[in-house]
Amino acid sequence: MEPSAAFDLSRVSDAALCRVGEKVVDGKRLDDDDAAVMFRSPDLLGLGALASHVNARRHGDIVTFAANQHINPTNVCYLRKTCVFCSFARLPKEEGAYRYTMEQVLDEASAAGNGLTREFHIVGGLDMHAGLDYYSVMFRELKARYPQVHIKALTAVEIAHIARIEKMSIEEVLIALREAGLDTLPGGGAEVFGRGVRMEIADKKLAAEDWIEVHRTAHRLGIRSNCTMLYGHVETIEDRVEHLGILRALQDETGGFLAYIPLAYHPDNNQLGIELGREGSATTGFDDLRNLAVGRLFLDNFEHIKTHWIMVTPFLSQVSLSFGVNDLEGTVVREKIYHEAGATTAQGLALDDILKLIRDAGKIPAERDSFYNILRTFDGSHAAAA
Ligand code: V47
Repeated sequence: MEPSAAFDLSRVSDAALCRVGEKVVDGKRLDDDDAAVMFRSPDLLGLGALASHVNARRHGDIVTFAANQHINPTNVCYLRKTCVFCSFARLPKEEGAYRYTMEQVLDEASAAGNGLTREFHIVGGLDMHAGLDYYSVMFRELKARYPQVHIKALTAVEIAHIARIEKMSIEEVLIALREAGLDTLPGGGAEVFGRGVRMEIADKKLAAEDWIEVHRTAHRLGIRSNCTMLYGHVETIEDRVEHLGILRALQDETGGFLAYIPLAYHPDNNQLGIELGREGSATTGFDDLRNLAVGRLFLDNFEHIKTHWIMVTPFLSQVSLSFGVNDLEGTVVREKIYHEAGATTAQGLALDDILKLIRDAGKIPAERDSFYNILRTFDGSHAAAA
C-alpha cells in the first residue's frame, strides 16, 4: 500500500501525544514511554486519527472478516478456581459441566447450515479427559467432512496442558495435531503477562514465558498464530505496556503472529467481577478504542489488528474501524465464553450484518481466509467476486 497523504499533527491536541505523533509520522518505532503516553492521553480522537493514518497506509479502506464459527468442545477446566476472571469453566462434577462427544462436535459444526464457514475456531477448558486423542480424532473428523475449512484451535495454554497430560514435548504435540488437521493457533490464554497480575487473576495458569515459548515453537514449525491481551481488570498501564512489548519482541524474532486482538474483560458471573464489585460494569468504550489504537501504533510489526465485536459490541467495533482496526471478528455463529460472562451482544452475525457495519463506516468489506488472503471484496451494494 502506498503511503497516504501526510498526517496533519494539528489533529492531535494533547502536547505529549503530539510528540509521539511526530515519531509516528517520521516512521520511528515507539518505545515504552510513548505507549504509556498513549494509554494516558485524554485525546482519544487524536490517538485514533494517528492509528487510522497508520492503518490506512497498510490497508487503505479495506476491512476484512472471516466466515468463522466458534466451537467450545468442553468447559471442564481444572483451573476453574484459580482463573478468577473466567465465567465459562466448570469442575467435572459441577452443574453445567460438559464435554462434547464427537457426534456433538459435528452437530455443532453443522450449526451454520449454510456451507459458508471457512474457519472453525475451537477452544475449551483444561479437561483431563480431552487429550491428544480427543482433539486428533476431532480434527480428522472435521477435515474429513469439511476439507476446505481451516482449523484454528487450542490456545497455548491448552497445547501445554495436552503436552503435560500426554508427557510429550510442546513440539511433539504441535506436530501431531498438525498431522491431524490443525492449521493455526488462536491468541487466547495470554491474559496479561506481568507476574503480579497473573498471580492475581490467573494463578496456576501457564506462565508468561511458557505461553511465549509455545508460540515461538509453533512459529518455528511454520504454524502461524494470533495473540491477545485481556484488559480492563486489575492491570496497570505499565502492565499493558510490558505485555505489548513482549508480543512485539516475539514478532520481531519470528514474524509468526497474524493478528493482535485486545480482549475487553467481562465481569459478570466470575469471582474477579464480584471481588472488584464490577458485575454489570464492563470496560468503557473509551478504553476499548484506546486499546485498539495503541495496538495499531505500538505493534508496528503487526499487519492486522482485530476487533472482537462480541466483547465490545458491533457498534463500537464499527467505530473502531476509524481507530486503526482493519479486521472484524467474523460470523462466529454461536459464542459461549463471553456470553457466560455477561456479553449482551448476539451470539453470531449474519454476513449481511457484517457488510452493513463495514460499509456504513465508509469502508470496503472483504472476506478473507485465515491467512488474511482476500477471497472476495464487496463493492457498493453488490457482492463481487474478487
Ligand atoms: O484467553 C475469558 C478471554 C480468551 C473472559 O485468536 C475473557 O482470533 C473477557 O482468545 N471476559 C479466549 N475475556 C478467546 C480468545 C480469542 C477470541 C477471539 C478471537 C481470537 C483469535 C481469540 O477469552 C481467554 C481470555 O483472555 N476471556 N473469560 C471474560 N470474563
